[in-house]
Amino acid sequence: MNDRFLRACRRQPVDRTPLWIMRQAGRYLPEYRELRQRVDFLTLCKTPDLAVEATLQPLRRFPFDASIIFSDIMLPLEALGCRMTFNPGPKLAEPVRTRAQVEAMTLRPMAEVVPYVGEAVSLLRRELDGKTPVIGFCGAPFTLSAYLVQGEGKEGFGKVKAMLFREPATLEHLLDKLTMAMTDYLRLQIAAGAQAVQIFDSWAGLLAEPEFRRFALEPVKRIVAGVRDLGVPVIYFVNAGPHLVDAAVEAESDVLGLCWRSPIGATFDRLGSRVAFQGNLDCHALFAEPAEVAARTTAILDAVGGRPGHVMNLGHGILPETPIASVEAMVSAVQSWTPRELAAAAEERA
Ligand code: 1CP
Repeated sequence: MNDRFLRACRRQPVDRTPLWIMRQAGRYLPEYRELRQRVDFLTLCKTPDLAVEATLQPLRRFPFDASIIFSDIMLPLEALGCRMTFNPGPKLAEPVRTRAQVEAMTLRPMAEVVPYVGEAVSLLRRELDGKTPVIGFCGAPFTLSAYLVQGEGKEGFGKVKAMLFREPATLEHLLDKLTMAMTDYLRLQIAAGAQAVQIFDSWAGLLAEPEFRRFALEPVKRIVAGVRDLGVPVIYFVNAGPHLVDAAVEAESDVLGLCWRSPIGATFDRLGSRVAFQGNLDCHALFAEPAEVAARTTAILDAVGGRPGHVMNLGHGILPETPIASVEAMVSAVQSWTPRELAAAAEERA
């Protein structure tokens, strides 16, 4: 089995830095757009054969070192009675704004609500047959609450921040329910065969450190502790969070996913003995010419310098308009990088 991704998550030595890309299945791939013309997004997520097909599409083009099950962070919220549509982002039928709404949410077991996710994970494991490990995922409670309270994706998410300061106990009550739901959800995916899991805190960066600790980090700590006995690596991705990285280590995840704003070399210097890091090429860098993409990829690998515990990735999800040639340039830069080359290049410069 190709296990360099799992080895890097555990900070073990690897033959080369593993690479996968957040949102690697999706709209930048012509074959995904073709699939989406035939089926709507929810049907795609809820039909195991089709979800596996979408998951495998990027792997047929690129030699990525991990695959991530095709789904969405919002789907398991059906377990709490939330109804939504996608266009393309999630839109809630009824935003959650009051204490009474939070109290009315009762939690159903994930195995009943999203059995198709477990089925897709098992099917994917069989299809891959060890070619790459399978990553399961969930949204972090704070990020999920941002969508639930706002009702849709919106820069700023003013409504959840207002609730945080006006009615902190209501938000904490919602976060508690989401924490239990997501622990159950990750356990379901791991039981079905997921070999690592990622918790996406895409909106944690809206918070200053004290609020991050109370409303984002605390729930994630509980989820990490709640799946620890299952023995798979946990990745905690904190978007827009250079000011939160030092606190985020306390989640006790195996890997911290860095957004593109963090200087990865300096972050390794400071915290590399405590956690592995994933990232963090700016997703907009993929709009440069291929040679520039390769140079920027190499710069990140140089900054890490081959230290164990690095999973190469973007600093946020790949964008729909991204050219395929840029992904190819990133992949070959990762494949051809060696510390020895670095030394030779330095010698040449001298
Ligand atoms: O029209 C379409 O085809 C739907 C577009 C789409 C896709 C391809 C959505 C709606 N979700 C997804 C798949 C998805 N979402 C995956 C699996 C693909 C892969 O990684 O290979 C994953 C891991 C997610 C996770 C997700 N959904 C996040 C966390 C990651 C991140 O980028 O921060 C978030 C914030 C969402 C919400 C969401 N779902 C869809 C969209 C367009 C959005 C963003 C909405 C917004 O702007 O706030």
